[in-house]
Amino acid sequence: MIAPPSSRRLRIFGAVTVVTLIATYFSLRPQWQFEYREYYDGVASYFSRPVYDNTLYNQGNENLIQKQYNTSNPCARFPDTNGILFVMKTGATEAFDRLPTQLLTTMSCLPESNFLLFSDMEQQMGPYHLYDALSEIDEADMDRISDFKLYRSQQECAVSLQSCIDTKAERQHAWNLDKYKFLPMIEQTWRMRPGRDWYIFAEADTYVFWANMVHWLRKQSGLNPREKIYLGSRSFVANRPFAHGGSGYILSGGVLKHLVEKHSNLTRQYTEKGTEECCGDLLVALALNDHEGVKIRQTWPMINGEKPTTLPYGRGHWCEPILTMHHMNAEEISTVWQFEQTRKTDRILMIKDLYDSLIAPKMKETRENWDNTSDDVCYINPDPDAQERADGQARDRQRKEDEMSEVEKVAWKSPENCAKVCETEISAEDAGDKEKRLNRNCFQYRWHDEVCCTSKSFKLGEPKSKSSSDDSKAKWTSGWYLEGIQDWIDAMGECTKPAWKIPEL
Ligand SMILES: *[C@@H]1O[C@H](CO)[C@@H](O)[C@H](O)[C@H]1NC(C)=O
Ligand SMILES: *[C@@H]1O[C@H](CO)[C@@H](O)[C@H](O)[C@H]1NC(C)=O
Ligand SMILES: CC(=O)N[C@H]1CO[C@H](CO)[C@@H](O)[C@@H]1O
Repeated sequence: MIAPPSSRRLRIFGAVTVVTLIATYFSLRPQWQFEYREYYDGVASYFSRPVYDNTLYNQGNENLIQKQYNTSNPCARFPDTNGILFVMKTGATEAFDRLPTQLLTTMSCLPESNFLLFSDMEQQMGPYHLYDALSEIDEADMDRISDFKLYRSQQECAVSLQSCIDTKAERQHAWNLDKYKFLPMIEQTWRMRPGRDWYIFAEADTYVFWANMVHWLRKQSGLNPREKIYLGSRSFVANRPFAHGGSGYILSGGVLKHLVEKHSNLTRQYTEKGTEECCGDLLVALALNDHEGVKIRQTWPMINGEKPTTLPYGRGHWCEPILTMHHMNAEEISTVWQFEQTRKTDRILMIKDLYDSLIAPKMKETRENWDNTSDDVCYINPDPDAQERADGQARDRQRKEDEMSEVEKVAWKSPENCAKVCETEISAEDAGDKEKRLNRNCFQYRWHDEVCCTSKSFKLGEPKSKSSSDDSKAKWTSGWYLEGIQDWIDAMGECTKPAWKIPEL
């Protein structure tokens, strides 16, 4: 029997559809079986990536961060870094411990043409190349200057560096070698990526808050990258100011162009100077000063040498936006990245926001075997023996006997007495005085071996290893006057406007 044409067409259509569906099934099948990872990743990027419970979500920060961490779109809030070059300096002894986390987090959103990695050995890390900052140092200088021994021995290592190098002994050597990398790195950076507006130099334990950084440089700072500009957190060696390297420092294209193009032998000159100076970040300041007459503009506390757990929260560290942090281990970098990714808002991130989301949920009245780094004012048993035992810094920061209140006079006797210093700072009748509340000087204390020290800022600090002695005096106790902290925070109120720092000479 011959079917009418319309029904035949229907059957052909049906058959084609079935074949297409089967073909589609077979072509897509590997995706679901995870057999061809590459293929799967290619396809999956069009869909979304997993959503996890946010491990930072805690009692106390429910209103500030998402309960879940949607990893689909990590670069959604990442700024356009066009015109900015990021230069990360590391060393062969640490690169593989530190860099992978950087590359998985903040740097994963930086286009590859916008960053360079420098080390003291040429290495490859997955798809990323680590350039050898020292490759152009004169052979004769290397032979003559003993600091380069590590450089040579690194290159002679037949296996992985971790197996060749005894980290404890080599840490000092790695540090000694580090200072020679700065100027050659600056020279190579300009030659490899000339003509950018801004060059941000940092280390593998520096965290950069990119959204703030780019917003500030472009929109808020009022700085012109064609001018000669050197920004950072100011430190001093023998009265000579320089931008602390670990906190990160910024050079304008204007100053870098002139420094590198007009002075062809910087590497040579500052390799020699390196033998006499402590550190490479100081050498950068010397080069900029000697050749360009350019001095650092203080950008602290936005460019910052602390990390969330050691930052002294309080006056001057609250409504200020944060651009960088330092001494961040891999885990801490990942944590802060996760925090940036899961904030409920994308307004400018201020120091206060770090406290509210990451630190406040961890604050409690006391912690034993803990050092909160309270050391602004100290009270020590006046007995000469106890004075002798106390460390020099605590001794120097003692309050004078005749300036002490009754509570302060006995603060050294126990952790409980020490805690009273903060509790009694503001008397009941002054409790409503906003000026007094804002000027609170005692937020936390630390007690150990008849030494009580208090702090005019609040910070979390770190565990202090248990002392082996059973003597209760030997224990480190840290405590926070939570009511006082909350009272200060309330008195400060909301930070309605970020307190941008104007970088000054
Ligand atoms: C996660 O984010 C992606 C992209 O922004 C979105 O398409 C997806 O719906 C989100 N998933 C959940 C569960 O919210
Ligand atoms: C660097 O070059 C300048 C001239 O360009 C010269 O005067 C100086 O001696 C050179 N310094 C070194 C260390 O070679
Ligand atoms: C963790 C930490 O920074 N501890 C510091 C606490 O304070 C003493 C001196 O006051 C320092 O020596 C510690 O390094």
